Amino acid sequence: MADEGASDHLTNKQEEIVQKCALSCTEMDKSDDRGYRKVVFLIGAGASTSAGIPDFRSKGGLYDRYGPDLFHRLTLEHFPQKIYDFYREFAKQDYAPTSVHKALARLNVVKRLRGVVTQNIDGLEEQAGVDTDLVHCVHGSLSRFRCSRSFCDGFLTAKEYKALIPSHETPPKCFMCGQDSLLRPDIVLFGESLNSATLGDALRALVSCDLFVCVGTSLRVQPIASLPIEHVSRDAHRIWINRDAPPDVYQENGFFDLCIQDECDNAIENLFPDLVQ
Ligand code: CNA
Repeated sequence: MADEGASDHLTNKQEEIVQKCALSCTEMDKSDDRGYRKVVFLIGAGASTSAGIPDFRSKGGLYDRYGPDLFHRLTLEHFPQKIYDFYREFAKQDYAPTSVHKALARLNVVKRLRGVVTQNIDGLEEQAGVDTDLVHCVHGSLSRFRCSRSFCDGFLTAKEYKALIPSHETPPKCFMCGQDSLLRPDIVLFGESLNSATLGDALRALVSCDLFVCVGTSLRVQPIASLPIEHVSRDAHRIWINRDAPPDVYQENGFFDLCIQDECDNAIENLFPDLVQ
């Protein structure tokens, strides 16, 4: 592992990675193509902070504002209003995709994107234009609401839900099952299980990539935090982008070939100059 900054400090392998990223900005040429062909990103809240959406752990982030229990299953059970108040705040803004999301959309267009495993719930990957079937929202999404009873299929899109907000002082009830149950954001709260089909799609992407880019996540939330070390293909090149260094276990293991400690947008714009315009 090494920190990027001055290109003259890069190892040969790191030089090769930087060059291959630059060569991955154009449409895949089947005959003589030296770029990456199966790029997978794992992204976290840091990929969206420049859009104005706070992350969890940075100063002024959601933990500072709401406390670490906001996204816990027991909060929904006992203090649901807190989660709906958070959503109401979130939904008031129009957030625009960042350079990270734009690069993903371009990698998709040039047919080099194998998948995006996103812990984010803001929907900015699809808003930027990434194909839905390539985006694996392992923690769910705020773009959808569902009945809190597992046997009920009741759901609303965020657009439909937004139309209901003004008329709801209290959290809305499901209109389908008639059981007085809550319509809740379709996100995975702490203490809940991940959707196994979505996780399966994410793992299939990770095992088959030739470039793995981990952007703007503290890699502290399990089980996602262990996915790279357990599932990313051994042959893949691996890049870390974050203001902070990777967690100890990733440093000890020398997992990342290139660690770029920088703002996410800046790092992506430097690595993939022609993707972000
Ligand atoms: P986190 O634990 O808050 O980590 C964010 C990481 O990104 C930290 O290491 C920061 O230092 C770093 N970071 C923040 N901004 C930047 C930046 N501009 N440039 C470089 N680095 C930056 O969040 P994780 O994503 O690791 O944790 C997973 C949680 C956060 C998931 O369950 C998400 O649902 C949840 N979350 C999502 C959003 C969103 O959807 N935008 C917002 C807040 C929290």
